[in-house]
Amino acid sequence: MQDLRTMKKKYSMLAVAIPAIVAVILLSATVPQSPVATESIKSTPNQLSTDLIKQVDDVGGLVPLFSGAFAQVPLDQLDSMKAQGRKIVEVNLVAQAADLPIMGGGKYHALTFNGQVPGPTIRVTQGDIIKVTLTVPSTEATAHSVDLHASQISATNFGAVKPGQSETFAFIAETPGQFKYHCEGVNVASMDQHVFSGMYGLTIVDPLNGYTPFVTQKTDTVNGQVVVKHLRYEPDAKEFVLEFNQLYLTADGSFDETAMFLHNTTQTTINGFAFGYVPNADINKLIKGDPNKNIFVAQPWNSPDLKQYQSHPLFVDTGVHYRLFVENEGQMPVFFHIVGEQLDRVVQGNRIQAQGTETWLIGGSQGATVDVVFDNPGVYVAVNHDYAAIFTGAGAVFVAGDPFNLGYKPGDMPNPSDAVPPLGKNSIPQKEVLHCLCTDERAAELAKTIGA
Ligand SMILES: [Cu+2]
Repeated sequence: MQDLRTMKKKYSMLAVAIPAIVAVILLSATVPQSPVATESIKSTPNQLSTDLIKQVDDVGGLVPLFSGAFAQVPLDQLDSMKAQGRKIVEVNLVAQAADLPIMGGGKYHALTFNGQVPGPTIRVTQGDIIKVTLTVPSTEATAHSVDLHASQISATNFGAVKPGQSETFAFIAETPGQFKYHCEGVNVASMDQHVFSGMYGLTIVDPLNGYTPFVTQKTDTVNGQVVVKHLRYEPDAKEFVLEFNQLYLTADGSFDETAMFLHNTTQTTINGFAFGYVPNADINKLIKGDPNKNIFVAQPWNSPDLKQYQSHPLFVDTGVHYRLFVENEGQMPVFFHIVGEQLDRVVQGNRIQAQGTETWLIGGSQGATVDVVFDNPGVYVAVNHDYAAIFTGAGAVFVAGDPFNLGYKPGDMPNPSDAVPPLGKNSIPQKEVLHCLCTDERAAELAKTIGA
């Protein structure tokens, strides 16, 4: 068995060797069998043998060389790495087809991890080992797979797992930030169908030393002069996850690949729902005294008999640090904007990208961690500021403070459980109410975890 030092040495050798091979391939693409390029690699100490270079030439690509790429943890070394101080986080994903509701009534043929869309949010700390097991029950009609963007390991791990089988791999979460995970279909075939049918989720990797405080600017007047005032917020925050995606559906609720190729979105979703975080009949009654008097223009998931599917706004306190993990799980750009608010800070990979910005562009399979403080009581709507997306479902209502004078104290109102991530390094716990685009069986399991 290799010890960690040997592994590190091996991986650092590969890190040097792989760019060299890329160079050889690039050169040989223009100058076939270039003796100069081959010779220069051969003469470099600690690098690959000419046999291996010939092998690469023969297959015409890099695929066989990535099998031991950086940060992958061989399963037989998990125990020794744990003994050396690594935390191992086990993630069990089960592929499951299910019919789930869509806005406007009816159902669509969803493909899920663990009976829910999106799949469960994985949360670890930078440096933890994530050990993933994907199980595909024998009752499933197709093979599935899982690709975690939090990893930097060989894509061969993301190959198809057939019905009746399960696969496990492990890697070190080296980079802090937030990362999509998704099914890659059957060795990439039908990957689009599987992702747009629901097989995606988020991994949050908290920075090893925690999140950083942030400072916003206000103005004040002192002795008749306008001056800048700095407000500092601690790293501890209340948190939400907002995963944007699209549905492309035929009239009978099947995946419509033609619509996908044309980017002809049927509905735009946040955490699986179009307009899932808007007021509902109960809130109408509280505010208007009448469950049927809508306080928001579209309330498609209105009544209590919808159980886990009933919509629920995001209740927030004023003057409190909120951390939003916004992820674009789809293929349309997300212009993340909060109507009435500014994004106080945007962070990616634990590095600050912007402060005091109105909108942040998040491309497909990209995320942004957004820090925001709601200064005044009121109603604020988080949107994809693409008009086609807004009107097809990309709106989530934040209710800050008690703007309707209902008499509740900040923090009294529960928040939808699927928008609240598992607690991490600097999380402030929140009260939760069950909400998910998930099967009844999954809803029963999730209800236990939030004590509902
Ligand atoms: Cu799949």
